[in-house]
Amino acid sequence: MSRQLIIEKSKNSPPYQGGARGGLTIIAVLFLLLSTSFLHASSIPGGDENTGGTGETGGTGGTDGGPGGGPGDADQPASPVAVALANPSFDESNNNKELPGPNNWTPLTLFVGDNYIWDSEVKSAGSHSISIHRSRWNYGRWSSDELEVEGDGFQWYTLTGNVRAIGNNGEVYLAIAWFNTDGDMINTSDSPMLQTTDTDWISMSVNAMPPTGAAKLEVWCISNHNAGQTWFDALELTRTAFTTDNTVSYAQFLIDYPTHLLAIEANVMQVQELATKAKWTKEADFYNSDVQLSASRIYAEAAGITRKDTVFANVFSALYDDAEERAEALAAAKARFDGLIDDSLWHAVRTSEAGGDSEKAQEYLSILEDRGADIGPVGTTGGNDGNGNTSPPTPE
Ligand SMILES: [Ca+2]
Repeated sequence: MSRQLIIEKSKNSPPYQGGARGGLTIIAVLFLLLSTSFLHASSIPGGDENTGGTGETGGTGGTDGGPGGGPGDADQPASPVAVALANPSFDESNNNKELPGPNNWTPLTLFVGDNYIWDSEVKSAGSHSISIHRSRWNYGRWSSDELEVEGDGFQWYTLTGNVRAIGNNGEVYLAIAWFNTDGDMINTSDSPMLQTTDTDWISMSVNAMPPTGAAKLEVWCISNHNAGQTWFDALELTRTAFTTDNTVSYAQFLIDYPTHLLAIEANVMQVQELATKAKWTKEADFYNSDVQLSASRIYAEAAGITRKDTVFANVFSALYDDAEERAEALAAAKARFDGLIDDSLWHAVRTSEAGGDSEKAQEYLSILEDRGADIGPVGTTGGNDGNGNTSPPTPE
């Protein structure tokens, strides 16, 4: 029995219609705004100009210029250039009569019923979106065709896209996956995870540099362990080059371009890159204590990254004249960073426990308590606790 891989939905009503064809409604989720509005104020293509909602949350909407337009650096880098991501709005067909779907995009799993949908009803731009449905016990993702990693110096890739969800209880996010010359995955650079159950189209993004040894990349639209349905549309990938005579790293970017807007992203990505590496380590074998302990050490390393308060202060002082606005935006940016540290510590606690080292777990827990973190989600079982902390998937 071979069930159709990709169902092109054009006749049936989608399960979630609310306001798709009118102006887009963007839910002003703070963490999303912080990750997107820094660099992409009002960035939803075709969206209503008034849907940004950045004002209420102290986001930086209105600061113009994108990654290349940072404040104050004498040595300004080039502006972002588009990376030729094929079929980024999923509107182009693969012209495959048996398995119709978007050209240049591949679902993770074949023959899984209606889990992967090429949707002509729910979309934010053009004629189609892609969707992942019912991945509760699985990983779920669409992958782009492979692209070459290009350029020397600091190469900041910015991936932005629109995401919509109903019944989300898993891990929904965008990622750039990096591969070495042998085609082995080195790591992924992950956007923040969607933290709402249901949402109309919202913009998500991630800014990242290729890890050492990266030769190829793929863009991934991800919905893991999710009983609900998620849509993706209108992706955009850009690259911004900065020269350096030094070895490329996030830490070095902070030294070379300390007043650029992306310096804050560099500080954030120092944590995120390690946390993502730890996540992949953890997921390689949930039931192997050595693997879990190894993951816990990487999470702890992530949590040990220092927030560069001078960088934060300098970047925001160049962005805001108004002291109150500046303080608000600064506090929000710091909270975003601190949230990542707390998350990493949480995972360090859990993976230490999973690895049988309760002493370490207690040590990380104490650090969390000292930080004044909300010690709420400990011991929650299953599903999404709001931080993408899903339990190990239960085998079917
Ligand atoms: Ca589209």
